[in-house]
Amino acid sequence: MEKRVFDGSINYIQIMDENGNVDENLRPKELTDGIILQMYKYMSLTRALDAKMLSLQRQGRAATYGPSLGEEAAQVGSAMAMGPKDFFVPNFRQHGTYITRGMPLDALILYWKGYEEGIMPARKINAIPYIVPVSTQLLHAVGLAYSQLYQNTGASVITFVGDGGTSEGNFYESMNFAGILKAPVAIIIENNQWAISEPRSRQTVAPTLAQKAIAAGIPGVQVDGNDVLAVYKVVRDALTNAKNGPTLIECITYRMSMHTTADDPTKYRPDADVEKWKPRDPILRVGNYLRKKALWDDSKQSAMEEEHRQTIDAAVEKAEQFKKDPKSMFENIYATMPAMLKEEEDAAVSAQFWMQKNDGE
Ligand SMILES: Cc1ncc(C[n+]2csc(CCOP(=O)(O)OP(=O)(O)O)c2C)c(N)n1
Ligand SMILES: [Mg+2]
Repeated sequence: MEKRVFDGSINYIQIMDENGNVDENLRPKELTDGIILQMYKYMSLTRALDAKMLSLQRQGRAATYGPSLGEEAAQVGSAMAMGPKDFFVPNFRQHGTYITRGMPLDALILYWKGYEEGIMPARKINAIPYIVPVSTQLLHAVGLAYSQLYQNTGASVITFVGDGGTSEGNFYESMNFAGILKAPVAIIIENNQWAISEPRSRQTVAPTLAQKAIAAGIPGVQVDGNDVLAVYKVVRDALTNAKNGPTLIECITYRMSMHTTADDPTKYRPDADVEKWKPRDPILRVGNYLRKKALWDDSKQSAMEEEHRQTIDAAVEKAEQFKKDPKSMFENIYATMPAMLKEEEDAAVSAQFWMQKNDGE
């Protein structure tokens, strides 16, 4: 005897196409033009900060940075779908999510200058700090989601992982546990087609990453990750359904810039590849939509850009005023400091003393 015991399939959702045309049947009712305008502004602010961070890093005024250029819809759409009590657990690239949830810009800048103090306000917006080890954040997210269920808070969690991160054991383990525990979590794959220099085709021969949900027995969906409306809808649906357990969401997007400021993508990917994605830009299409509806024009665009420039400049100025006592780098390492380290601490402190004394000379 032979019979089919399982069938699986994955849906792909797009609501707004590259030209800004909207499929009104799929558009969530609460996504009014006013909210779409707000999404446009958040995505534009994220992009403006991205450009500033690159420039600061090139001038030696920021330590490092992983740009989110081209991935703004996946981040802003997800953040807009969250409820006020919900949490988010990022990897290292979710600047747009932080910004939309209300993280102060000067704090984000301070963090990328290398100061841990910059990430402290994350707590106030129900977020945890950027997580750099690939895919470890998923375990944290599932644990956090399970704790919400356990404490009956009604809050859910969204978390992000890259296409490369889906090849890690942690990815499968988190999905599996989330399914078993019915943890209220949306696991969002920000599939930007690259894991540093490794293309998406080197992660798996499976045609979608969303179908990995099938093996864990949880719902999986693929979405145009450059369509902020569609991202909003799938994340909103996942959170509405979160009391029944997790959802895996694959956002199809593209990393338009470098992996981080330490990377040079021209060494391993053809420019033609990047060109192909330019017309699919997530901000461009919302701009097209708003212009067609006469809600946007060149003068509104210039006014917004000027406002964002001023906001960002003020945030940079505030971040650059931050002073840290060099002694702090010696704290929280040893209960009893070894003599050699104590010598280094003394040297650092006296160097600072002399630097302050000679300030301006
Ligand atoms: C456990 C672990 N292995 C390797 C790295 C080095 N590393 C940092 S980012 C990255 C690629 C991640 O690619 P992806 O998951 O697609 O995310 P993206 O950078 O594209 O957003 C790697 C290998 C790391 N940070 N952690
Ligand atoms: Mg990637």
